[in-house]
Amino acid sequence: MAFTVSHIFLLVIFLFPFQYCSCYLTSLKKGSSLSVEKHEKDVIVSSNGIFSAGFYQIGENAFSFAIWFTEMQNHSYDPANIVWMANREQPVNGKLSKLFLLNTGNILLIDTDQHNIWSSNTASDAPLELYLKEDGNLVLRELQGTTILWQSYDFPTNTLLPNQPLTRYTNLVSSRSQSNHSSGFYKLFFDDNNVIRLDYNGPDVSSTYWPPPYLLSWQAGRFNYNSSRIALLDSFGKFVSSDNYSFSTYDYSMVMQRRLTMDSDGNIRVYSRKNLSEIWYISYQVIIDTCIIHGICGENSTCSYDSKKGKKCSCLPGYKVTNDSDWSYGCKPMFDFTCNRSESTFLKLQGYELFGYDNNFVQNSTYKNCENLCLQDCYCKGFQYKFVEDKGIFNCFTKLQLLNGRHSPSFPGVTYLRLPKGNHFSKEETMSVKDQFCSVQLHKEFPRKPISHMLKFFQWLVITVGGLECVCFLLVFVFLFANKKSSVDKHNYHHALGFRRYSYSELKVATKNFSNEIGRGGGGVVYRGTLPDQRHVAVKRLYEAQQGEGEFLAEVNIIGRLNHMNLIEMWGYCVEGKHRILVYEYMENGSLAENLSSKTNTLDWSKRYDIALGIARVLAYLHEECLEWILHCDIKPQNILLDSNFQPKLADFGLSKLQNRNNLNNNSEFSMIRGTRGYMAPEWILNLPITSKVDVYSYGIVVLEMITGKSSTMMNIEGDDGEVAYNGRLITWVREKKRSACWVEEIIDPSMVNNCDLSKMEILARVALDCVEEDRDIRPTMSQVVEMLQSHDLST
Ligand SMILES: *[C@@H]1O[C@H](CO)[C@@H](O)[C@H](O)[C@H]1NC(C)=O
Ligand SMILES: *[C@@H]1O[C@H](CO)[C@@H](O)[C@H](O)[C@H]1NC(C)=O
Ligand SMILES: *[C@@H]1O[C@H](CO)[C@@H](O)[C@H](O)[C@H]1NC(C)=O
Ligand SMILES: *[C@@H]1O[C@H](CO)[C@@H](O)[C@H](O)[C@H]1NC(C)=O
Ligand SMILES: *[C@@H]1O[C@H](CO)[C@@H](O)[C@H](O)[C@H]1NC(C)=O
Ligand SMILES: *[C@@H]1O[C@H](CO)[C@@H](O)[C@H](O)[C@H]1NC(C)=O
Ligand SMILES: *[C@@H]1O[C@H](CO)[C@@H](O)[C@H](O)[C@H]1NC(C)=O
Ligand SMILES: *[C@@H]1O[C@H](CO)[C@@H](O)[C@H](O)[C@H]1NC(C)=O
Ligand SMILES: CC(=O)N[C@H]1CO[C@H](CO)[C@@H](O)[C@@H]1O
Repeated sequence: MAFTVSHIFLLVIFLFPFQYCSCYLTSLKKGSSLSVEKHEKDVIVSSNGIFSAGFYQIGENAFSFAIWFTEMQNHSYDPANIVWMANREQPVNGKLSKLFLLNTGNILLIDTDQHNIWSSNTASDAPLELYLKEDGNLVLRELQGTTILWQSYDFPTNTLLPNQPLTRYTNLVSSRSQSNHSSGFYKLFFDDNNVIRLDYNGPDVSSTYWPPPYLLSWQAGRFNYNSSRIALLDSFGKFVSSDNYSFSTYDYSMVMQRRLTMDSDGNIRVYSRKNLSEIWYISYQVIIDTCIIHGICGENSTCSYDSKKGKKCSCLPGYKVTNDSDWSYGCKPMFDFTCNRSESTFLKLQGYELFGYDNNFVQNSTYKNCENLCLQDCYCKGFQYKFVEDKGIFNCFTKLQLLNGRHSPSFPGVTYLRLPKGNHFSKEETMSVKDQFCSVQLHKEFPRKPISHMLKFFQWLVITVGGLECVCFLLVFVFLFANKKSSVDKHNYHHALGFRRYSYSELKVATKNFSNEIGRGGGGVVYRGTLPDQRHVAVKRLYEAQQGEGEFLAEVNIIGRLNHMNLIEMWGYCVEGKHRILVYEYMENGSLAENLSSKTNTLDWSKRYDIALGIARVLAYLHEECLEWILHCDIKPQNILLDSNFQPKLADFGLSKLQNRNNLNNNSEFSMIRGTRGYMAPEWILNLPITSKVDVYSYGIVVLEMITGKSSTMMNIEGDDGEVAYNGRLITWVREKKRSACWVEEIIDPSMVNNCDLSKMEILARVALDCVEEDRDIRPTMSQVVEMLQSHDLST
């Protein structure tokens, strides 16, 4: 395979091969010691050479007794290789510090001043040795017999190695940061209910954030009756916990070097690599929507997604950041808090949610009551006033502290922030946005399809940079997704429970031998069907298998994890032989295209406005909130389905492409033009880089069609512009009309004329025209569209 050959070649260029030095120790016997001055040689190495134990330099003149994945000769310091530490809180001096295996059988770590920093608290008269096993477990064992007095596996720090169990007696505690190995804020452990969970234990507050605190353990798919409390990552990459939580890494089934780490940003990740000379890559990440991690942005701030940088922390209006280089300190107020109610005012923040720390909760509250409730309380910092859709009422939560803030244009929640009157803090002025994680992933990440991307990268490196050391490349090619519904109230864990693999024969029965065809396109034919549990489904049978099973499964897994109320839900899939089938929820009201062309006039102006808003929300989610950058590339009325309440659901990822977010200028992935005539942005034809703005353009066309009731593709047929495959006729027509005063009345769908909120239609039309600008840089982003539509939507 070309990969291996070129790879070895490149490795030779860039990396010094690992050289096993026979001068290392194989074990430490009673009465002997390791000394910090000789830390380069006084190293115990496992017999397979993979692990080393000894003094590891973690700072200037600061050493810890540690176990690490053996590094190359001439290593640069890489904290990612450390798997265990005896003295993480208290590093020892680089002079005179020693580790002894005493004749009493105790292991003792002594600092320069003879101070005892750490000990194993063991005792034995028998001959002993301290020995590093091939799996990275450092054991103190009797030379004769099998008795083990002490082992590092029983005292993990922030890392579990394959087959090292996490038990009721052990836990993983994150490091304070990537360079500071002291205990940090995050802990993985079994709680008293036998559930494995993650806690944030910050300087002032602590809370559980995984499994989601608003779910009962069974709702989160966990058992609490199995009291064995044991969890383990096996050699093949499968993690299983006794509470029935489990996952498999993306490289599952291969035996390779792996480590599961409680990272300092509160996430659990599994890192893998083939061997010592390769680079670690993330092969699994437990928390997909990283903004749910508590304390991540500190107090008085919010976490949101940034399309380019991933996670982003921002201070709430009126607050400023305490320490730019460490957001866990949060933001502090720039005003004096007043208890005097007549001096307080509230700033409305749409799309903000602050989780927890409510001192009052009132169901079915009026806005005035909620505001009063907050004003009565000197310590109330603001409140959340939230509409509960299924009950048609508003709930009121007053906040003692402003913690766990999240912001997303697609959130239904509204938070009112208490500020002193006469303040000049407006949302726009003070949302001074800082990127927290520009330097985030010091850990090396790796493309999911390492072959072509790695090679491309290396070739580029060789050509342009020559001898650059490939120490740090951040190909942010994350293969995990936001899987959380935007509304916290809807505990819809359908995906976790219902998403499954179907057999071909099951689907054959469900669709009556694929007899009831309801649609075509996007790479397959769609049939209607009914599952044995009576659920109606749309079954999409893809044309000839172009993908291998692995690739198909990877993509299905990704699509199956996407979760947004305006996205069609995928319930399962089938892959058998050459069959590739996707199973979706069935939408009663058909597609937007059918509804627009139907004579019965099913869509009034308010439904159309809601549909436009819903589609904007889901596109904002796909473009900006999913960790992987997703373009739909085929937005058209045929792909927008309507549920029984005429809520839109975006369908058909047939042409979507999961893209490398950082690779905006490389549209080689898009060598073929994708999309549908009439909805395609000019970039496709002009051969410009393809960005999320292509979806914005198509969205604009769809909205124009909704407003006018005219089809852009029909107009296209009337006058074809030859080479230009996209058509500006509908746009031109609307733009021309816009010159006159009553333009909105002139353009709207005649069926709406008698009953229409013209001001809303005008907003919609203006937004749509912005979206179809030829210059993609002028077009708004989808989240800007959401904000524009939302700010005029009086119903929220
Ligand atoms: C590490 O793995 C790569 C790819 O499988 C292989 O080419 C290389 O020889 C290996 N290196 C060592 C030191 O085993
Ligand atoms: C590491 O973090 C701990 C705990 O926050 C702190 O006390 C210590 O000073 C930090 N060490 C360094 C070198 O920054
Ligand atoms: C409890 O969990 C352990 C480890 O996963 C498993 O071996 C055992 O069968 C489980 N017991 C029950 C009653 O489910
Ligand atoms: C444990 O969870 C898996 C899904 O992750 C499920 O298939 C399995 O049935 C569950 N085990 C039990 C005993 O319910
Ligand atoms: C901010 O945090 C960093 C890292 O913890 C620390 O080194 C620095 O001194 C802090 N700065 C201030 C102003 O507190
Ligand atoms: C957050 O703001 C409140 C006032 O709203 C203040 O009392 C608190 O100290 C702030 N927290 C931090 C970490 O600065
Ligand atoms: C509250 O503020 C108002 C107006 O600023 C003032 O007239 C009133 O005396 C204040 N009340 C208290 C209790 O300080
Ligand atoms: C909410 O409160 C209003 C007036 O207080 C009442 O009329 C209405 O029935 C309540 N709704 C619910 C669902 O309790
Ligand atoms: C032990 C070892 O190989 N040291 C080398 C590390 O790299 C520098 C230059 O980059 C050499 O000078 C050292 O000899």
